[in-house]
Amino acid sequence: MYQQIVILTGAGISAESGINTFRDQDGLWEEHKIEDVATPEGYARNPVMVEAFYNARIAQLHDGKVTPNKGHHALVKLEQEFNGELLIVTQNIDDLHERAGSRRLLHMHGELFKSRCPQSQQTFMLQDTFGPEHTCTCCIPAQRLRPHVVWFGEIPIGLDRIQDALDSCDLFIAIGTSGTVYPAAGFVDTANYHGAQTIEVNLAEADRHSKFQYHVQGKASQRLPDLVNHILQGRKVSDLSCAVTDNLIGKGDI
Ligand code: BV8
Repeated sequence: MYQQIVILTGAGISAESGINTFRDQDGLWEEHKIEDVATPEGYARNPVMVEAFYNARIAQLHDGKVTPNKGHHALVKLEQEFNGELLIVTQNIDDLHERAGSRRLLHMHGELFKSRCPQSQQTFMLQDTFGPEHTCTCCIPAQRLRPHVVWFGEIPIGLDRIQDALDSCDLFIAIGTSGTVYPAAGFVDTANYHGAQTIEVNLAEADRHSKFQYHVQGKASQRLPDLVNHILQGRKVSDLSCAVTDNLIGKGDI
């Protein structure tokens, strides 16, 4: 039985809820240049365009059709029934994990429904959308509130807490992430270094040079319920026939 589990989620776990990923077809980065909408420089150059980018994502999340999927709910079941320690680190800024019921959750790239004062760094629950009329209540003169989101070049949130959890976990699971963005993409190295078992759940086949010991291919909503039950039965992912070796890539038959 595992004692400490760290889970990293990316845009892929929200994809089946109807939220575009970043780098898949019709992804968010296809329509926008990263440097224009997800960097402090881009925001300084054109805050109106960046606010429109985030306001569009807020509107999508307010759409009643976007709800947590079976992948989110499987992680809630694991959190509620697993006897050891568990931490979900999400790169996502949506609130689908919370709406599904996850509590031991850390948004390392910020949260869409929070704004931040650029001067005091105080965060506020977003009342509406972003715009020049939405200013802070902590400064004089009031400052234009920015998205409480970690842009490229900014330091992610909670890195010390994440590092501590990775140093002592015995299972690291990455779900629906392309492993493109650091430091999140390097978490698997830390987990491997400390002797944890490492497994990734992804729609795509395992990369030949994957750093994960195990790979389950498929949709998170379809694969996670079985993986969670496997773990809750006290079994190890090494029991699964999905080892990633130099010449064999498992198909993740759980
Ligand atoms: C930092 C918030 C310093 C905004 C985001 C050169 C080399 C290496 C690194 C760098 C470099 N130059 C610069 C860097 C650092 C840089 C970086 O990594 N750049 C990359 C592009 C090379 N990183 C930073 O700047 C970070 N800060 O380094 O600060 C520092 C650090 C530590 C200590 C001191 C100083 C800050 C990065 C944060 C940027 N902000 N988001 C917003 O959301 O609008 S990143 C953005 O990408 C999102 O957070 C997103 O979550 C994240 C990662 O993307 P994914 O989640 O993986 O999504 P993606 O579309 O890529 O992939 C989806 C996956 O799901 C695919 O694999 C697909 O197959 C799979 N999938 C699809 N459907 C399903 C599925 N899987 C399962 N089921 C499905 N149904």
